[in-house]
Amino acid sequence: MGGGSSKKEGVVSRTKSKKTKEVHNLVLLGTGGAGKSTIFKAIKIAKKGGFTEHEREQHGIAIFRGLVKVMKGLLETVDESSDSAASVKAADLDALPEDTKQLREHLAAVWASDAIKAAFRENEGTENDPHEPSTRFIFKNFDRMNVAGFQSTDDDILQFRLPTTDFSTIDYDANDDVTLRFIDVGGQRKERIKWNSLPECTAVIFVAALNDYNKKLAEDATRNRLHESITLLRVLATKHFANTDIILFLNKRDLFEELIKTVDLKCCFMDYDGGCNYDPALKRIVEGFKKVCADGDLHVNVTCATDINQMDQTIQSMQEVVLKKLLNSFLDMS
Ligand SMILES: Nc1nc2c(ncn2[C@@H]2O[C@H](COP(=O)(O)OP(=O)(O)O)[C@@H](O)[C@H]2O)c(=O)[nH]1
Ligand SMILES: [Mg+2]
Repeated sequence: MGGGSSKKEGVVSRTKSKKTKEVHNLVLLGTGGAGKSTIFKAIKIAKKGGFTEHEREQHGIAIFRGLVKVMKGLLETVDESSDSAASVKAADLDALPEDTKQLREHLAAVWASDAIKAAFRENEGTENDPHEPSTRFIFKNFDRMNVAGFQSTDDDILQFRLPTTDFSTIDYDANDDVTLRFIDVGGQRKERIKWNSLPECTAVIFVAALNDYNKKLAEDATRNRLHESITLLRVLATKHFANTDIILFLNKRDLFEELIKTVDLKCCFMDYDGGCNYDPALKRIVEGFKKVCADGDLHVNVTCATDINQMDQTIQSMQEVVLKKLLNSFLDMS
């Protein structure tokens, strides 16, 4: 794995750029769906002024593909014999038309069907919900988004999920001497193999979703997601990144706040007896993560990645932690 810097020897990862700036890599790791890419996007909004017109348009096209894909799936479960239904069924997801007008009209006609709407609403919000929240989000905004040339807003970009398969980076000048390079990677088990080719990192930002405590993995329906997340952090913190600073983002605070009101954390931790209460449940989850980090030196942030104002503050304080660490390691060396 793309190992860590040697904190014990006082050496941090650094690449001298043309002038005097040092580039420090900060990689976002964690299981799939925890919120890594959403945090990455929040960093882009908070520190790089957001997205270009072209990126917003590309994202709008990705949403269109999402609408077509899900609609095709719904049509497999419902008996709709209209011309519009036939056109949507025949749409080729690998080669959607440049001029989307006609297909969008067919999509709208299919979406107007009560049977399709009923099929989409089935199991909404339950444990067996077949649709991700981001799919629910785009269909809630169907009329606004199913328009040719549609450009996503910041909120659309934060809410709509595109599973990550490649590395993406954002470079941000934290001060006159240091550039922070944030790296986003895929997190599902099959994607983690690529973590082997990560460059040397100054810190790992490990992202876990708080509301995962009653959920199973997409790639293994027998495995509790929070347990998988804690195990993954243990492996990273004791093996591959044993000498690298780890910053923990316990994400999806908003969803956790709701879930804990009705679902006891006991379903995940047998020893937990704090009931359906936010504070003791959060404390027990934090303990679970801290226990697996060898030196107990874990910086913990509780986040809601879709709340850009809150993320702005969290990113700022994370930056301060990293810069302070860099300064300390520089002083250690001199
Ligand atoms: N409500 C809520 N949704 C979130 C939060 N963080 C991420 N999401 C959503 O969770 C989904 C998965 O997030 P993503 O960043 O793609 O996860 P990744 O696989 O770790 O990169 C996306 O639809 C996000 O909009 C959060 O704090 N609150
Ligand atoms: Mg991702």
